[in-house]
Amino acid sequence: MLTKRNSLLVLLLILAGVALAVSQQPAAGANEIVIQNFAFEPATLTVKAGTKVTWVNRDDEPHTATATDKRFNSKTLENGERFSMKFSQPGIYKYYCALHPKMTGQIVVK
Ligand SMILES: [Cu+2]
Repeated sequence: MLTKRNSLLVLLLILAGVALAVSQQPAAGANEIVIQNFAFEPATLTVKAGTKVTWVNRDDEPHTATATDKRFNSKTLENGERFSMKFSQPGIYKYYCALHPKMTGQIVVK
């Protein structure tokens, strides 16, 4: 039989478990750009030359990662789909979503 005090303890343990589960939600990984709520996050990602960058679409809407100068272009990414690109040369790579051109971002390669 659970005493009142023990049930409170059980409740606290459950809440702690929930809090832990929430805090362990996958954050954007290193060198990963999450597309969410019609935005690239982070909008500016700085990496070293030779780094592979991955975009992942977390929106229900499809999006693309399309270089302004066309140096790269993902296909249309549906929810959960990924696109990766290795940046070998230093520079600033601006890109946008071809389906929603107001969505912009940039990769700064050092
Ligand atoms: Cu889009």
